[in-house]
Amino acid sequence: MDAFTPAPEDRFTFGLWTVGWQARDPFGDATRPPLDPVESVHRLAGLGAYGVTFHDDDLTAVQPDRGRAIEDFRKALAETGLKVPMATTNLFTHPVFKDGAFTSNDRDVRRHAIRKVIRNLDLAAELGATTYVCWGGREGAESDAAKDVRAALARYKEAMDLLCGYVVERGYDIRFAIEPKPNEPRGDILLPTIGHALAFIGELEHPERVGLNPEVGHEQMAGLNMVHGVAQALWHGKLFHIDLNGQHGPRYDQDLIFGHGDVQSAFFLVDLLESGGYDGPRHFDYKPPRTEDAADVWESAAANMRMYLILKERSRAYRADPEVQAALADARVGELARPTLAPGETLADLARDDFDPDAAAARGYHFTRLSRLAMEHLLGVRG
Ligand code: GLT
Ligand code: MN
Ligand code: MN
Repeated sequence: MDAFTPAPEDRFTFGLWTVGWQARDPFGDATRPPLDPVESVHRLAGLGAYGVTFHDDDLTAVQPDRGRAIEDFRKALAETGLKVPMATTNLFTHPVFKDGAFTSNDRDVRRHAIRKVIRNLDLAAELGATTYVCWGGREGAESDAAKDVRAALARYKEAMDLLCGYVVERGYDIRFAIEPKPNEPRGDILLPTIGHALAFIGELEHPERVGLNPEVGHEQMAGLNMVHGVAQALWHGKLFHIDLNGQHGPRYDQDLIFGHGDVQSAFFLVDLLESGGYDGPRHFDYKPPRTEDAADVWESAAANMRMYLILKERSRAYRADPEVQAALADARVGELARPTLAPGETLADLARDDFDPDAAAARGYHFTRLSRLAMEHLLGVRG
């Protein structure tokens, strides 16, 4: 036990599919045996996690009888006190979804996909989940000839409207969180970034019931800045959930342990989450590396939570440092929160200004010192 030992109050959660990943990849077979969800629940609780999340199909990993699998899962939750804040649907593994689920060109597949979500929504509500993630991993195409994107978006909207309508009719306390991803497993996936998804949500029948579940690696795969994306989602009131993991820049989806990719971005992400008004679970969607054995899996799960707590402590030290506070003031970071026009001022007042652009252009913003101090806190060489 040290300062970085997690506890349920930290609200760390894991997908059953993360620790349970058998490490099958496009080039090689599984390196680990199937993991019983009951064991995952007990192990995660023992490590100090708050909750567990699942796809409908994750529950039957070792117990093929769905009814019994659900009973076993419920019992493990009751024994450990672990919560289920989020659930989701597997609309990507079965070959029936090879051209997508809500946006498959085959109408029967689209109908099947909606039925599959509805079935698991009932279970999610029973288990107390308040967020339902929709990752449209197969909603996309390899050829621009194959998909009418405007029609696909209309069908995506139709599915989301139906699902929202169902939740409202049943009185479930559930909101949906769309998870963007640019590509993989499809050549191109619809709603590829936080920005695309935000614009889509504005077209829905129940926009207030739909938000985002951004994932670190998915934004970084597209070369985008996760911290900026999450800040924008927060600004729109749409950060309903978050998938934390690690990624080394634009390449395949690595799902590394949180902070084990771009650690600088992870530092600023934790800094933002801790100060930006996000109060949902800190959900890890990573894959224990394929090299690791069954025991190493738990070491890797613990490493995610430990990293978050270390970065949280580093962010606290950064914010508390008087030199940082002075550097923030010098850089006029806080001044951006001040409205550009004073109360009561009009554009006519702006016209009367005696501003000297050359003098303003000559002034530096002093960002280097601030950035250096942030790096030094992150590297642990300051306070
Ligand atoms: C899948 C994907 C993740 C999604 C999950 C939700 S499953 O492993 O890679 O990013 O969050 O369906
Ligand atoms: Mn991923
Ligand atoms: Mn994810």
